[in-house]
Amino acid sequence: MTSALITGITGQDGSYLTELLLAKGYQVHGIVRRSSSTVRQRLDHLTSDPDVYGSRLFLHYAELEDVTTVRRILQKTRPAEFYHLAGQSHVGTSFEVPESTCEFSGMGTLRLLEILRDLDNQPKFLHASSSEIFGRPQVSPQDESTPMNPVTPYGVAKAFATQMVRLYRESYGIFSCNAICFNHESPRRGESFVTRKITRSAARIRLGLQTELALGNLDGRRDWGFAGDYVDAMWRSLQAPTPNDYVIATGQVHSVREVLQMAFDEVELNWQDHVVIDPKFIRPADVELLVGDPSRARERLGWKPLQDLATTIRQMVRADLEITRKELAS
Ligand code: G4F
Repeated sequence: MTSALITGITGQDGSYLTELLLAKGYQVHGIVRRSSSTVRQRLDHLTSDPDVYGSRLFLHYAELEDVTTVRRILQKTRPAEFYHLAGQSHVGTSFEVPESTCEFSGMGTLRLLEILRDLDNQPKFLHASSSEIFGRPQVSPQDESTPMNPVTPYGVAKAFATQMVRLYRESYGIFSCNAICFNHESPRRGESFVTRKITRSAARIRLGLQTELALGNLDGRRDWGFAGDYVDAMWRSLQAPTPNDYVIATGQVHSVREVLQMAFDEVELNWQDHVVIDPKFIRPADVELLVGDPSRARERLGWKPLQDLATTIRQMVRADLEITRKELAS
């Protein structure tokens, strides 16, 4: 049975990747932080299944800065594939906590690469990089050769990590890949990211639990995909004969306003009646437009995005209506 190790297994992408790998017959190991108060809801359906948890899915406690423990987990589990998804992934928050963002996302990745460098049985390594590395790019759409020009602490941390993954591939021959992921959403998205904040609020406004939705920059435009599609690209990256970096994107652009329209249409409300602008959500520097060119992933990995944004937003609103109804009933 092929074995895989995942950091960030309790997150949106971690949970979809776990499902994908289990469906492919893998044994899956996840690293979770003992100090974290994270509710492991996204994995509940798997950890409560005795046929899965403890037989094909295992969780191991470690802080990523605890190199000794992480090394021990790697030596014990001997994974063939190692997916590094953990990090402080909220761009707005990275302005408030730049040091810990860089420590966790930048140095945290370097520490893992250093551990791999010393291992006899090196797993293939996938780093979940981000389109935030492009910041304010000179070219559109962005591909793997687009120069990095990050404008947020998160983007700077990810640029450092991305470059280190390349360096360890080129200098030490480690099979390390960057999946340069553009925004990707799902009903499992964290509540502070704009799509989920919008779908959750649309549901709560529809059901009378709130009246207003406070947002920041409505002019931001992004290439939003579906998280389930993106973890498939991550897996495919490690099945290729040689390691490389891949832009994972849809090539389609939408604005925050369009997301508002899609979500509020689903609950038959007018978003203009409910949205207010709160300067607290406007970032010191925001990326205005990011759109990816996923040609390399399509040509070399046979990957393409299957679900469009309208479908994802509809799924998210429906899931949030269900959650809100349960809240009301309890
Ligand atoms: O949903 P967001 O917070 O996503 P952002 O900043 O693009 O970052 C996400 O995608 C990256 C990939 O490119 C990941 F690397 C990163 O980890 C994360 O997953 O914000 C999207 C847009 C921005 O322009 C933001 O300014 O929405 C705008 N926005 C407007 N009001 C808001 C809000 N964003 C948030 N989070 N909250 C607001 O109230």
